[in-house]
Amino acid sequence: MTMDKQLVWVRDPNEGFILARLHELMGEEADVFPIDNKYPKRVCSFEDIFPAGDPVKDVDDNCELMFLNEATLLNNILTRYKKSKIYTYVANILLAVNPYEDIPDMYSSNTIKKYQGKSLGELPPHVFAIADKAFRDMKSLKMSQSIIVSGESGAGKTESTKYILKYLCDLWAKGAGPVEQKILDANPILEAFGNAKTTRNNNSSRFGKFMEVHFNNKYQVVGGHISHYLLEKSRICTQSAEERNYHVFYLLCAGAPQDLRTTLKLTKPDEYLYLKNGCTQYFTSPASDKKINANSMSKQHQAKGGLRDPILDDVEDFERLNQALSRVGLTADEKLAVYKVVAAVLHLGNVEFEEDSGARGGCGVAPKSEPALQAAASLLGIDPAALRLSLVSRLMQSSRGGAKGTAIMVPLKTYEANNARDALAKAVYSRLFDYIVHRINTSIPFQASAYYIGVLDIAGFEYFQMNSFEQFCINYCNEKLQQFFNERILKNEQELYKREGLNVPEIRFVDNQDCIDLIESKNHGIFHLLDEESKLPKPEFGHFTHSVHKQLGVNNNRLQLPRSSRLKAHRTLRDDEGFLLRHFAGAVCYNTGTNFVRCIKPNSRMVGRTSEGGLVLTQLQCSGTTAVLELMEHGYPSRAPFHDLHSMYKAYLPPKLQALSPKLFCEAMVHSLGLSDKDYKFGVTRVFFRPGKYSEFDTMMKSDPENLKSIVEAVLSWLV
Ligand code: AD9
Ligand code: MG
Repeated sequence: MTMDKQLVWVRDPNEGFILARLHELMGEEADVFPIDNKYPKRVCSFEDIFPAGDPVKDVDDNCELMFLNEATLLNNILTRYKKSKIYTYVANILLAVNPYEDIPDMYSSNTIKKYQGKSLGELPPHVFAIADKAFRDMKSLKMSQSIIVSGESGAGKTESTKYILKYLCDLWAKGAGPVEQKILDANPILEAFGNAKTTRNNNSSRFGKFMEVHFNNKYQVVGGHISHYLLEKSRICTQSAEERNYHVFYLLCAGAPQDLRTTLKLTKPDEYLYLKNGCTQYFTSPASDKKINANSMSKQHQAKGGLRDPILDDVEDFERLNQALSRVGLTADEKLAVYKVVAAVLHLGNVEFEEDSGARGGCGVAPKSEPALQAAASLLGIDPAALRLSLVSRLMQSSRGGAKGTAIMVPLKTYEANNARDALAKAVYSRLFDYIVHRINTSIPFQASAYYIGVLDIAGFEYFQMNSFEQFCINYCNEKLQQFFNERILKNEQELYKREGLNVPEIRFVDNQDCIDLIESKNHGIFHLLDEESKLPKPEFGHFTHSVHKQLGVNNNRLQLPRSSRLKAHRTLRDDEGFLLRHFAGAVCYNTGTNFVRCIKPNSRMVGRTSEGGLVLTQLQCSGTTAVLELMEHGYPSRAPFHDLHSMYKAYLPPKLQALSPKLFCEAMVHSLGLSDKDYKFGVTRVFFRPGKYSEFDTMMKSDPENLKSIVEAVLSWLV
């Protein structure tokens, strides 16, 4: 059948969707002609074709699109991104596309002022609007609030978190006092010790954090607290190709003044094994004492394959770190002690071992590594002989007849000593990180707090070529977070609609409880099996994964054996050394205590003004944003209890109206305001609004007294 050339979106593996005209319907498929003739005409399944609406017009809230589907969602986001409008809503969820460049005035003090006290939707979407909503909700509901910032690596979570904190500290504090300054100072410090350059983000956070801003009962900032999670430890000893270790190592080797480097016995970054595994040639400019700068780095990397690095300047960053450490209260001696530990980790990494030719059968420190061992010991303030002994041997209690016997030193083989050295380096560095966070926390003055707003910035689901225990923990953490959404948000939302008699069609969502049970179940979960394995005299990867498959793998659709072709690519793996866990990537919704910011990475090249549609679409699907859109097609994201509305506005109304029951009062109000029947629904205890309609209502109610008077008259006449 030939069509009247309707405009549609058709799925495309690279672009996500492309615009086309329907040409002919053929059973379950259609013949389509792309608008841009660089794409060939094609035959598509109906499942991959969506009505286009007006493809040029963009809207602030994706729920206002004429056709709600993943193609129009993607188009709206990308159309706006091209105009530097990086934010949109899906109901109350903020989508933020990383612009990879500064947008003028986007986060200025003026902009902060503009968003103060405005309902979501009154002004263009913005991360400040979410921060303000959290603040206003805390005030009106008298309840602490959280803002969950999610998205893949490089999507802009940490930057968004910083803007939220800046907003809360700038606007609601009485001037930038000591508390706010300390909260803001925490970032350069945390980033120096906990961020690193990866292939996905030059400044990737390798730990999760929850930052709380505390308020008193007058809603002034009175304190702050940082909790941190899962610092990636493997990075301390090895990095993937073209990645770096934690920034602080380079800040010290390359950015610190010469006298400090001498005290720390530090030379060039590329002389340390712990820095050499990733970006192998660390550029050093012979012409200047300012050894490393961003440009020289970037030229070096461009020469190696285009890894641009415009934001890293180790000299400037060292200065910033040094000053921030002083501002959070570290004395010169304390700072030196911190730097010594960082340097000691580097020296420790240079301690290599050789087989001991003697009868002991163990190993010893290689003679060429003696200076490194001495440097590490002196910087850590310990006896070099004690350090040597602890690296090349382990203490064992001999037991005879069940009783504890004497302690004996068992010599270690070279590979065991290597492991012992790396384990020590990781333990020392991660304890240092704990100490740094602790010092920041103690430096923030803290008075009695009534409520707080917490901002969560954790790594999203991770999937690399080689996935270790650290990825397992991060993904487990994300499963728990997803379960929290499912339980507390999507489930609750639909239960509320039912309770209030709203008759909204049910949206099915994937329950991930089975995946969580598989991981954490007490008697046979993966953690339990790992625990058991570690108690064996000789724990082995192969044995562990074998027990996972044997005990959990039968008929479990969450667990799979890796494909053998993939295993063969990694010669260190045997066939049973691994398992695949199908993680959840499903629907996410919201509720009036938790606020969501979903960050989106526009392209994999980490540059501005460039978008890869396919990449953006995958992120929208995996975060469940498209499923939320489906819920919002029928749902009512904003709601207000009759009682709250009544008490909020009754002061403006004549005594006659004040005596009405809260429900009748609200009915009179929405009718008199001329809102369409489709825009709201009355439940048993509250009125619900369609996306974007509450702000219209709220704006009208807050409008000037003249308008208010006419609204009151309209209410009265409606009642009559
Ligand atoms: V990771 O999971 O920690 O690897 P994030 O945190 O999601 O990642 P990040 O906030 O570090 O990403 O953003 C990456 C880079 O994008 C930043 O270093 C900035 O250069 C850039 N960015 C992000 N958001 C903005 C923004 N709102 N304006 C300008 C931005 N640049
Ligand atoms: Mg980050």
